[in-house]
Amino acid sequence: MKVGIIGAMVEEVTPLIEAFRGLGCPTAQENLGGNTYYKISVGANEVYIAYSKIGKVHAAITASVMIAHFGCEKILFSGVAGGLAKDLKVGDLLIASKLCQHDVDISAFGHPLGFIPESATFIAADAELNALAHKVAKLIGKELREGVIASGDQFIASESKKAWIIKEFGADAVEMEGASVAVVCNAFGVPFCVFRSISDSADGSADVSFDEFLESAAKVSAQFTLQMLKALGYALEL
Ligand code: OS5
Repeated sequence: MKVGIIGAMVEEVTPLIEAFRGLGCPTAQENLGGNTYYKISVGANEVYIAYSKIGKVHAAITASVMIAHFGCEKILFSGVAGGLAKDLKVGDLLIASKLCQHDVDISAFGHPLGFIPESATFIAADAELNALAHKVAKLIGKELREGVIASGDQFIASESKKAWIIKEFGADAVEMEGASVAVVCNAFGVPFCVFRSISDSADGSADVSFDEFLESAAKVSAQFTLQMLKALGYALEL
C-alpha cells in the first residue's frame, strides 16, 4: 500500500521523517515541482512524505503529485491549526469531519460564500479513515475531537475575522491547506483525512502563540499520524 502524508511546513513533517529514520526504514528522496518527496519503505508498504509550503495552491500541487505521480492510495494531512471553537486549546488534536474554503467568494453571482459551481462548499473527509482514527484514539487513550475545518490563504489573527468564519461556516478550526487537499483527493477519488493540533486561537496573539507552539503541536499531530499508519497495517514498533 502507498500512503501519502502531507504537512505544510517543514516543522510539520520533520517529526515523521525523524521517526522513520529512528526505526531504520530505508528512505529515498525525489524533488518534483518545488517539493522534496521522501519515499520510505516500511516492510511491503511505502509512505511518501512531503511538506508542501504554505497555502492552498502549494498543498494542491503536493496532493496531486502524490496521487498522480507517486500513486498514493490514501492521503493523510498532519499539521497545526488555529482553534476557533471555545473549548479547543493549544495541543488539542482535531480531525476534520468536512472542510471548506473560507476565502472563496463569488456571491456577486448569487452563490453562497465558499461555494464553487460544479464543486461544493464542504468536502467530507473519508468516513472509514475518520472511523479508524477514532478507534486508534480510543485504543491509545488519546482525546480526538472531530470538527469542521475552514481553509484560506490567510493567517487568521483577529477576533472579528475568527467570529466571521465561525458564523459563516460553523468552523471549529482554521488553517491554510486542508480544503485544497480535500478538493484534490475528492477529484481523484482518493480517501483522505486531516489531522491538526492546535497551535493558537486565531486571535490577536495568534502569531506569538503560533511561534511558541508550532513545534510541540506539530509533534502531537505527527505522533497520532504514525499511530494511524500502524492501524493501516504498517509494521511500526511505536
Ligand atoms: O501553513 C500555515 C497554516 N498553518 C496552520 C495555522 C493557521 N492558519 C491560519 N490561521 C491561523 N491562526 C493558523 N494557525 C495555524 C500554519 C501556517 C501559518 S503561516 C506561518 C508563517 C510563518 C513563517 N513565515 N516565515 N517563516 C515562517 C520563516 C520561513 C523561512 C524560510 C522558509 C520557511 C519559513
